[in-house]
Amino acid sequence: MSEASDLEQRFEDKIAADERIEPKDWMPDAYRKNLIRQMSQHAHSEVIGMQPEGNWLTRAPTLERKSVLLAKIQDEAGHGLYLYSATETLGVTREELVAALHEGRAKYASIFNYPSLTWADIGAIGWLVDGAAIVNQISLQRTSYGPYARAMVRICKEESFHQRQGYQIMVRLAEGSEAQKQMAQDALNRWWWPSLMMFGPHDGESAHSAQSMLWKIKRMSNDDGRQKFVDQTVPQADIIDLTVPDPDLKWNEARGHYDFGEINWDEFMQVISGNGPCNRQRLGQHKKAHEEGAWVREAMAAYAKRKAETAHD
Ligand code: BYC
Repeated sequence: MSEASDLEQRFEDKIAADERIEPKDWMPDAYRKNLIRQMSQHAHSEVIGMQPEGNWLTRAPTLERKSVLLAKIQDEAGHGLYLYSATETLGVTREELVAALHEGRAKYASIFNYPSLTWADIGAIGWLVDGAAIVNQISLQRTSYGPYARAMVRICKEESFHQRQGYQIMVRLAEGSEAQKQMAQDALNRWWWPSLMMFGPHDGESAHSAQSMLWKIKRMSNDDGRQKFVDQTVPQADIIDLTVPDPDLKWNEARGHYDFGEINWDEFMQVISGNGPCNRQRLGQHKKAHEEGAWVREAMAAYAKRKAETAHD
């Protein structure tokens, strides 16, 4: 057996045995590329996802709500950092990853291109967006790349708190005045379908799924994740007497799952190709913050250089 096929065989054996691939292990180029694509897009999503929530920090209704929201947004920044660091173990730099985002070569989750119009949207984001993210991310704790899997363990713990804080906001609004309940219903109406889109195209249409499932980068298909999310979220809406905005939503006894309507895929395609309601604003804001933070990066680099020099004195 040639050396190359020997390495490939060892890689395949590890995947088959559910062992983790670690940064210094040999891996096929396409595996590395696919991971860089998915992990960096995941990191970008966490960081861009801070914007719709940050929009409400100065207008949170109480000091307690404000400090909880602030902590959640800081968690998202931390998730971005774990994920960028994990991606860098694949031999790509943070600068390259950020440049790909700024030049439109790398995507981020479609959901963050929708505006957060009312305080109830902060509830809906925690309940639905973090709820959808957890369904996906729990499965990613078993992803085949070690640094990604380990980052997911901590991220999932924090996301579970995020989901609860969002649902709790919705509970309070739904049991409040008629106007508050209406605000909660309106937020559910606007965030429901974009949340279902977070899981990506149908399995048959998904460009990367088949290979990603074989390599165990993905452990759950897009449609299976979406179904799981619907099944767990509909009863939560029922408890607080809010209505999921889908006339086709119906419990299917034979399947043991909810049937639900079709996503507007034209809207999804528009949003992921840069033409959603807030795409330009989100990217513009990220570029501005990145430019304004240049002095911090320069100062850190100068400090690290100086420290290395004095260590040799
Ligand atoms: N949005 O072949 P497919 C959070 C793209 S943030 C945008 O099925 P894949 C939070 C896809 O990238 C958590 N693009 O792709 C933060 C591909 O395009 P490229 C975010 C999407 O990778 C703050 C093309 O469509 N979670 O929790 O097999 C506050 C074909 O798709 C989307 C993650 O990122 C989308 N929704 O499956 C609150 C989880 N869907 O790359 C909360 C990690 C698809 O060829 N990622 N596309 O240009 C994944 O699990 C997978 O990447 C996906 C898509 C399931 C999202």
